[in-house]
Amino acid sequence: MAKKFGAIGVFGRANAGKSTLVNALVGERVSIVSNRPQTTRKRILGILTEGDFQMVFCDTPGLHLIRNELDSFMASEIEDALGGLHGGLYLVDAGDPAFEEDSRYLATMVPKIEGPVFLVINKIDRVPVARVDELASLYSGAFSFRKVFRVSAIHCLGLPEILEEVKSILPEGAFAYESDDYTSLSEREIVEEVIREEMLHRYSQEVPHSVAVQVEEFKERDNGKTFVSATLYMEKESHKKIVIGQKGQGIKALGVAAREKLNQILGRDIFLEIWVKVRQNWRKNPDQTRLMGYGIRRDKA
Ligand SMILES: Nc1nc2c(ncn2[C@@H]2O[C@H](COP(=O)(O)OP(=O)(O)OP(=O)(O)O)[C@@H](O)[C@H]2O)c(=O)[nH]1
Ligand SMILES: [Mg+2]
Repeated sequence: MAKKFGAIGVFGRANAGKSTLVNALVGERVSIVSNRPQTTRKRILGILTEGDFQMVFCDTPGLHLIRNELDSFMASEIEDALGGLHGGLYLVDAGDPAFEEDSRYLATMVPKIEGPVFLVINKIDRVPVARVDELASLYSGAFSFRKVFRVSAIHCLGLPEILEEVKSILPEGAFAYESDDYTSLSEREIVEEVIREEMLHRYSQEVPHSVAVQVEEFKERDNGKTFVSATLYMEKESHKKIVIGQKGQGIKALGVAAREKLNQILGRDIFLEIWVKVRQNWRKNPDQTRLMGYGIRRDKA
C-alpha cells in the first residue's frame, strides 16, 4: 500500500485537554499538561507512525484574550498552525463548555482549515451521558462538523475512533519524519518545557505564568552524565523569592522533580543546574519576549 501522511490541528479553549489528547493519541509525553489555562505556549507536533500511516498532531496554545506580547505570540502560533492541515480537531471541555466563545472561534477558524473539522467533546468522565448528548446537538446545530467524537483523553476513552477516522482522511504522501520520531521538540526544548510544567504544578497565580525557561548549556560529559544549565527568568523580584523559597528549598525541590522526569523522558542521567533571574515585566516588552524564545515567526506572519 502507498504511504499516507497528513497533519491534523488540535484547537480549543485553554484547559480543554488538547495536550492531554495529543499525548494520549501519540502514546508519548509530547506536550506538558497542567490544570491551569495557558499551559501550552507554542505549536508542538506529536507524531504517530503506524504501518503505512504517519499522522502529525499539531498541539496549539489555548484560545484566549490577548493582554501582552506573549499572548500575541501564542495567538500567532494558533494562526500559523491553521495552514497546511489535512483536518482539524476542535476540543470542548464537557464539564466547562463555553458555547458562545467557542462559536466565535469556530466561525473564524473553520474556513481557514483545509479538510474536515471534527468536534471532540472531551472530559466525558466529568458529566452524565445526557449532558454530552446535549452538547453534541448544540454544537452540531451551529456548525457542520464531519463527525462528533466523545472522549476522555485522560482515561484514553474514544481514541481509537479518532485514529481510525484520521487515517481515513490522510492523503497519499511520503513520511516527513522518521518512524520513531514522536515530537518536534529538541532535547533543549523538552528540558525547558518540563521545568515549566513542574512550576505550573508547584506555584500558584502569576508565578508559573510569568516564567520563561532557557537552557544555556547542554553538554554530554565523559562520566556518561548530561550536564544541563537552565535559567528561569521571572518578571518580578517577589516571584524570584517565591521560587527560590526559604534557604533555597523551593528551587532545590523543583530541580529534583524536573531531573527525575527528564531522566525518564530523555533516557539518561541528567545533571540539572537551575538559576533564577529577573527580567522585569518581560511579557510586556516585544524585544524581551522575543529573546525568551517567543518571537513571532516573521516569515510566516
Ligand atoms: N477529568 C478529565 N480531565 C482531563 C481530561 N483531559 C484533560 N484533563 C485535565 O484538564 C487539564 C488541562 O489539560 P491540558 O491537556 O493541559 O489542556 P490544554 O487544552 O492543552 O490547555 P492549554 O495548553 O492551557 O490550552 C489537566 O488538568 C488535565 O489533566 C479528561 O478527559 N478528563
Ligand atoms: Mg496545552
